[in-house]
Amino acid sequence: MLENIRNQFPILTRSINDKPFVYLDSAATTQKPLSVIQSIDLYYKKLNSNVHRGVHTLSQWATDAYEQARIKVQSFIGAKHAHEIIFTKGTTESINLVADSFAKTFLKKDDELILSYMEHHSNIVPWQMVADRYGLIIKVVPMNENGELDLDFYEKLFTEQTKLVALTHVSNTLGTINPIKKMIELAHSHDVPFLVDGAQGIKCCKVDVQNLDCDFYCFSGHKMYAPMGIGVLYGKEKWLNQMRPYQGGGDMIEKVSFSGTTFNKLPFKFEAGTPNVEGAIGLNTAIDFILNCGQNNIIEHEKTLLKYAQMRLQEVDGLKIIGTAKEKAGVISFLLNNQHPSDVGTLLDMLGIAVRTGHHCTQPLMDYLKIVGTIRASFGVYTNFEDIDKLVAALQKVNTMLK
Ligand code: 7TS
Repeated sequence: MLENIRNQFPILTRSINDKPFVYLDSAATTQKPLSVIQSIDLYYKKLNSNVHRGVHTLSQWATDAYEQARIKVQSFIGAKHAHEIIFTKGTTESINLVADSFAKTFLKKDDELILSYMEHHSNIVPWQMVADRYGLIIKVVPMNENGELDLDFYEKLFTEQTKLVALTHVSNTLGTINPIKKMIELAHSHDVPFLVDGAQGIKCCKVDVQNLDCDFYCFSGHKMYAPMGIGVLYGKEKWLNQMRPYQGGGDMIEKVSFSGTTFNKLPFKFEAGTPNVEGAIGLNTAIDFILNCGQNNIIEHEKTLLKYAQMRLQEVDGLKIIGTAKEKAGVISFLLNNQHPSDVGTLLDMLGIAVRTGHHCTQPLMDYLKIVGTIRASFGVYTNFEDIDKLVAALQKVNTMLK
């Protein structure tokens, strides 16, 4: 079964530095199955045309394919309406869209936002930018030593001024799966909307936005076997309808004149300009790929790999795992003796093993933990036990090389 899945990823057969390729950086981006690659190829060979514009047949077909992708995403994440799915270029753009539009529509000086110490820079900097512009205050949820958020502290952060919580579903550095359903419930009990950064969550959790009752859920296609440059903002209709547009341009308008412009209905109000049609089609195919593998199978597979890796990594002298939450996704950060993470990463690369090293775009988290960075191994549907065995053997070799 796993061999069959691996065979669908042509890149896994290549070598790196004359060694068989071991890819352990799926939290940065997943590799793409052949079906996704072929769907993009087919789009340019048979369908390429601009959408929502032409009466000609090809334009209508391209539009249909683009809108089919929206419906596929709607059903994949359990959204109530297809027009609650806005295509963006990724999580970063989805969060920037909400930060800009939500703030300019609803927020004023001294309003408060709640974030956490484990946020990716994409879920910090856009809020800092609007905080500067409108005089907002950012409050931060701390964590315990295992990398789990302090829920009592979180509860105490709410005041009359709290206007939005923006939090990651899964930490890209620690792997912690946050109890977002509970956290959303609490925010709603204070009438505060909740944005979920789902960049990692979409790949390792079954997401049902109506069940979660989140107000916004943001994710990137490229972390779930789809191409780069396509992402999603899910937003509840009631917010998206009220929010002022993010960018202006073609497609997002109803009527333009120099005496005033009116805006298009959802979702087009938030999709200015020619969209990433090939990306949406690739995302549609990637969702089919995930559904064919079985989402539960993928989740179980990553859990099994995590347990195995946690056990095997203990065999490596001087290795310390950073992030030991009870609920974890297939992401393991660690340190090796007193070695700088990038030295370890470079040596692993020479041995054909791709891991990520550094702060993982979570500098406030690194400061909080008082470390400069970590070495991070992260898994995908194609990762096997042998990949982990090779990582462990390579780390043992690195240990002897750095002695
Ligand atoms: N939020 C989280 C939790 C992420 O992990 C990432 C990317 C982003 C937001 C931004 O996503 P983008 O697709 O818009 O760039 N995380 C990583 C990572 O861990 N290594 O490289 C990118």
